[in-house]
Amino acid sequence: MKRTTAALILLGALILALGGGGLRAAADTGAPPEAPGPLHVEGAALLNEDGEPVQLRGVSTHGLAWFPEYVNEACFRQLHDQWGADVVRLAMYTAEYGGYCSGGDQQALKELVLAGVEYATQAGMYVIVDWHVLTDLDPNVHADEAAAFFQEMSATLADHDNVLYEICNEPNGGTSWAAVKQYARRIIPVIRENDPDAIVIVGTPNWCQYVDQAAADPITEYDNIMYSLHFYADTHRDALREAMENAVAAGLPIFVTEYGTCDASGNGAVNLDEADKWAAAMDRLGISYVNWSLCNKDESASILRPECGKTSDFTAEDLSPSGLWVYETLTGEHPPAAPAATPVPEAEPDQSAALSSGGMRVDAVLANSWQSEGKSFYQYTLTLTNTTGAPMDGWTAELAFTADIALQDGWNADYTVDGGTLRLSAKDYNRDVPAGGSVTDVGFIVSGGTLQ
Ligand code: IDC
Repeated sequence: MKRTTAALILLGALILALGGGGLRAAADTGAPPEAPGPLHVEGAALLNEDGEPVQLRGVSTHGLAWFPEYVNEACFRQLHDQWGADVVRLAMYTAEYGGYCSGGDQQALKELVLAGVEYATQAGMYVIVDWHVLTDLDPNVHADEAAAFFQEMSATLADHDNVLYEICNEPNGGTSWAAVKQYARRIIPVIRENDPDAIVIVGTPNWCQYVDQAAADPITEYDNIMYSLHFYADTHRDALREAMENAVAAGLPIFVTEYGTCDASGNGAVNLDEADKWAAAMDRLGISYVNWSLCNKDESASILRPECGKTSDFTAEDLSPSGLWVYETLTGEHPPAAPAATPVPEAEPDQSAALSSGGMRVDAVLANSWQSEGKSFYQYTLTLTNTTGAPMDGWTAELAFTADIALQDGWNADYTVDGGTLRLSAKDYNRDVPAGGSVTDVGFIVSGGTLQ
């Protein structure tokens, strides 16, 4: 039984990988986005109408009261069409400053949630309505307001197959699983009365980490219930990943409605190696995941750099290190740079070069070039091929430029610059290259010179 589920999830992952997701394909052809159909839960798996496994990946807003401006049509369309996001989460704090139960403008917040649902729907995305419990610790504290809120939302949105209800973000402060269940048993029937089938996601104790407690004692009275697990990659590592694996093995349907690439404060070091391990584990298990957060607040978790004032049409320059990782993880590609203000005459965008470096053949393509603030920028994409006839467990390459360069950005390798020379070395995850094998998706942006 367990094996069948795992096989289905794997098959689903393959279909998603090969098809790129039906929703995305529709957007590419200019056709209106396909409406995301109803979902349901079977065992640990999230399935579509045809009974196929579905993995949703996307981003969360920051607190709606603080960053309402990212809830707009162009932004959500870009997230879907260009970033490949299948889901957006609308995070509405309950107890923080301006929160729904702490003096916030309830009418304005509800309107923003409904607007967000409409933008997501128009863009062809699923959308999570998140009752963002945090400093209120125990969701029972504001259960009356929650019941009224979800009553109204589920009545208004009953005909939207793409809405998922997250009834409590992160119970904490010692709130027990029994207390969360008591709250869930109060809220779920309110939603069920209007929408008998919608997916409802229930938070787990200790900031959504005690999934083992939910696995040991799940909610059995209702269908289509999922449980949230949250991680912050620099804080939560092997132990929480293991808890996730064990809970899934025990049959618990998990949805990672929030994760950060940094530490649990939302700030501190961005740990992309750990984030990669999390993504690999969630992809393997078919678990859906949503990044915190879509805003330009000056903290590591933010997708946008603090100086980015845009609310849509984001380009590579607008993204923080975490935002770049999110984009690259969702699409498998580096984000496009801003369109060149002035064409750079000496380098055509399709210039390519085949170089050799320490047993690696390096095929370099100038993917883009542009000028900004009087400087010329060049974005290269590389494919490195092992020509030694033997497997490599680590590699380096050295590239010479026409002039001294400055490195703006680089991905899927470690980079050092020495005058007009750029040295690359392997990342842990792409150091093993079989004889004749290639490493792809390596790239960088430099200013100052082009490849010789
Ligand atoms: C953080 C925000 C930060 C804000 C704070 C409010 O990143 O800007 O000031 O909340 O208290 C969570 C929470 C999420 C947190 C995030 C980072 O769900 O609300 O956002 N985090 O601390 N759980 C673990 C980490």
